[in-house]
Order: sequence, then C-alpha cells, then structure tokens
Amino acid sequence: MKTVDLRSDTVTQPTQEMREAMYEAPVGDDVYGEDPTINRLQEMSAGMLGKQAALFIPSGTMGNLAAILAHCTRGDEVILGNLSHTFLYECGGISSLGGVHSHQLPNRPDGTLDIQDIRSAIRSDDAHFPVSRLIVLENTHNRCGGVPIENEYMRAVASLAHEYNISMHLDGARIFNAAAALEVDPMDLSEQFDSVTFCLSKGLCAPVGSVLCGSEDFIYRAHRIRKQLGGGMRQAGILAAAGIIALEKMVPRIGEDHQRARTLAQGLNSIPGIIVDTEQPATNMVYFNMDNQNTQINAAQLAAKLNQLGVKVGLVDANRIRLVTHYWINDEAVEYTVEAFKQALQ
Ligand code: TLP
Repeated sequence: MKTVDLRSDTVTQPTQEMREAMYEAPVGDDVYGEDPTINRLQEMSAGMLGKQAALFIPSGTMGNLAAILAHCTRGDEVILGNLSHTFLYECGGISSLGGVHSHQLPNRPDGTLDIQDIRSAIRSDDAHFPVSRLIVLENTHNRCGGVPIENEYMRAVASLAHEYNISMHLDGARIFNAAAALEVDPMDLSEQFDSVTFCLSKGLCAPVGSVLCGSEDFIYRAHRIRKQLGGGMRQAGILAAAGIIALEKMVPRIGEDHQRARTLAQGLNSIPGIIVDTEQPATNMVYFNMDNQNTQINAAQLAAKLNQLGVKVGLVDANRIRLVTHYWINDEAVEYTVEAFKQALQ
C-alpha cells in the first residue's frame, strides 16, 4: 500500500544528493573547530541570515534552548507566545535546565503578540520581579497555521525591545518557508533579531540539524552552552554536508510545498465532516477541525481510518488535525490524500 506521510516536514528523508555529499564530506573534530564541512555550513548560514557567526546544533529544540541560555541567566524572564513551540513543545527546558522564567502572552491567529501586551509584560525595576531579558518570536508560526510574519511587525517589536534594552530571539525553524511565502530575502526576516535558529531537518530535508546565528560574541557564549548541553559533536561534517545541500538545493524549491498545501486545502475544503482553516494556506501547513455537526467521528478516529488507507496525519488535539507538505509529497500524493479523506469520511 502507498504511504503518504503528512504528519510533519520533520519526516523528510535525505535526498540521494545529500547521501552522496555525506559520503564524500571532509570531516574533523568539531569540538576543536576543525570540521571543514561544519565550518562551511556555519559560514553559509551566517551569510544567508546576515549575521556575523553561526553554530551547527543537533536540533531546533537545542538551538532555542542554547540561544535562550546564552541571552539569560537564572531567574531572568522571557516573553513569548502561549502557542509558541518553545513554550508548548520543548519540555519546559528553559525553566527546568536554565532556571529561566517564561511570561506567556496570547498568540493572535496571525502568530503575532499584541504590542501593547508585550509592553505591559515588561517588568519594571523592582526587587519583587524577575528581569525581563528576552522576547522570543516564531516565524513561520507553527501552531497558528504555519503563518509567515512580516518584517514590519518584527520591527515594531524590536523598537519596543530596544527601548527597554531587551534582546530578541527568533525561532525561525521554518524561516525559509516564511521568506518564500512573503517573497523576501530571509535576511530581512532575521534583521531585527539578536539571534535566530533555523532547521535543516524540516522542509529542507536534511536528516539532522539546526543552525543558530548571531553576533560573534553571542555565538561564542552559545558554543560553550551547546557543549554544556551535550551537543558538542565530533566528525559531524557528515551531517553538515546534507545541510549544505539543503541550503543550496532545497531553499529555492520550498514554494512548491506551499502550492501543494493550497491544492490540498482546496481539495479537502469541499469534503463534509471537516472544516479547513483556510483554502489558501500561506506555507506548507493545512490545519482543520472536525465538523461535529456533520460527522460522528472524532479527530483520532479519522486519523486511524486514514492511517489504514496509508495516509498519516498529525493529531493536534481531540478535534484538530495538521497536514504538512514537503519535498516527498508530490501532486499524486496530494490527489491520493484527498481521495482517502473522501473515503474515510463517507
Ligand atoms: N516542530 C515539530 C514538533 O515538535 C511539533 C513539528 O512537527 O512541527 N521550532 C518550531 C517552530 C518547530 O516546529 C519545531 C519542531 C522546533 C522548533 C524543534 O525542532 P526539533 O524537532 O529539531 O527539535
């Protein structure tokens, strides 16, 4: 039976070209800074995001954690969205491992935080309060539908942050999706941030890895924290080689995934039993809720039925499902998925 895996873009397998590059990659001990392939990936990444330096990190979660720990000391406070990946899905690492307090603000449907809410969240200098040290934003915003956020908004937040001498970190796991959707240079979207994490192992298809970018000083601090977290790697150029292909070959094609997400959303929209968030998703994510008026089954039951038909989907909660398009989802897989939904919901 055919399998169409739409649970996430994290399920992407490396391409043949990546596998060959991995086989050929010159490597060295990266803890000594001697892996030429990692050094090249780091230079490319810093260049693409307009930062002085970059650090190859095993995962997006570790990238955000290392960044937050490099910005904050124990007892400091981070302002972030209540639907942000860092708050929801990173095991509370910033507080359990870093002693960093989180101040969650409601994410609006477009992935942003209200500027007035941010202003009110910033602590005054009072011995009762933690110190507001950092604002963390996410682009694209995963739980808000994979929406891209424009630089104009980031500029408004940055101007507030500068007023209070607060730093800015971007969880840019899918920053290249955001840039493609907004038709801007990724550098524009990273400009307002002191640090940015992006992922190589999502829509860019590399098997492992994220990159943290920032100033030389910042990356110097993050480098030690990565080691402290157990993320110092040795001959990991074998992984970075796939990352280089990801940046060279996958970034330019990522808009194709967005086109297929739109085709998928349009195909699903006419099927009774589900309510698609939008027929025009901006990037590679299609979210929908169950239409309880028109179907007896819940999201978990639908996911199980689809699974039997070879279509894997991501369960968000009892009523909500996410589908993510990526390199390995072609037009035929999109058509197959729409037919499987019709069958599962009839
Ligand atoms: N997101 C995964 C799951 O953890 C939910 C997914 O399937 O979307 N930032 C953002 C915005 C992310 O979406 C993710 C992964 C991460 C960070 C963490 O990356 P990894 O999985 O490499 O630790």
